[in-house]
Amino acid sequence: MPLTVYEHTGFPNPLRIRIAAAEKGLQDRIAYRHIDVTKNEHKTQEFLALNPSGLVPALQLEDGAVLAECVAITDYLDGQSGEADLTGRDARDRAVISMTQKRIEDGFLNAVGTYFHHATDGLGPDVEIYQNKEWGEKNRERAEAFLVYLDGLLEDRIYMAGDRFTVADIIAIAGVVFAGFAEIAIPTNLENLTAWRDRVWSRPSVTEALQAA
Ligand SMILES: N[C@@H](CCC(=O)N[C@@H](CS)C(=O)NCC(=O)O)C(=O)O
Repeated sequence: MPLTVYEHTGFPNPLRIRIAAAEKGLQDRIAYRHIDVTKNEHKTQEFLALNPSGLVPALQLEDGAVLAECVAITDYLDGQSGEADLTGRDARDRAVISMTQKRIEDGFLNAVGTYFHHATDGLGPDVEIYQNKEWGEKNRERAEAFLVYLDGLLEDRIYMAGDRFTVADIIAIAGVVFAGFAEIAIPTNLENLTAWRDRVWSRPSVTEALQAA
């Protein structure tokens, strides 16, 4: 049995797994199964038995055990080959990467998600059963302010957590893709962030993951 990733192909969080898997050269070990979130396939009894959170992605290991949450899944994948470059080579490195990833998750990816699900049509009425437009709009403001913060962060470094590509970049990529989908653009005056986007978008792992979408 290969590693199996349950995903809605092209959605921001599953994208994180595809990028990490490609960075680690693990694509040949992984089978992908599409779970159509727009049709609520992530809320079926069958899928909830795999991931009770009812969210994609989920990773089923060779022995049948299931991992959910991108942070945990990317951690696992990073341990499967070579050095743990994506998540951290030692305690200090891991701490810096994990701090940066967490900040980007809260301040950007989740803020964009909250805007999308609350202040736009989101995934449609069957999925968006509760919406709070004002809270959604507030989160658009938070996401836009965070872009300015990220531009400042990149003043003295070329990647989000320092001098190499890590999960902090991967989550920021997912955030930028989601933001694009929700029609939140990176302002052109944010030159550091624009240069970072051009840099990471040219990586084969990112190209491959985006092409699968
Ligand atoms: N914290 C979770 C977030 C996963 C998540 O929100 N996935 C989205 C797709 S990008 C989803 O399943 N949405 C369906 C829903 O909210 O009902 C992770 O890191 O895996």
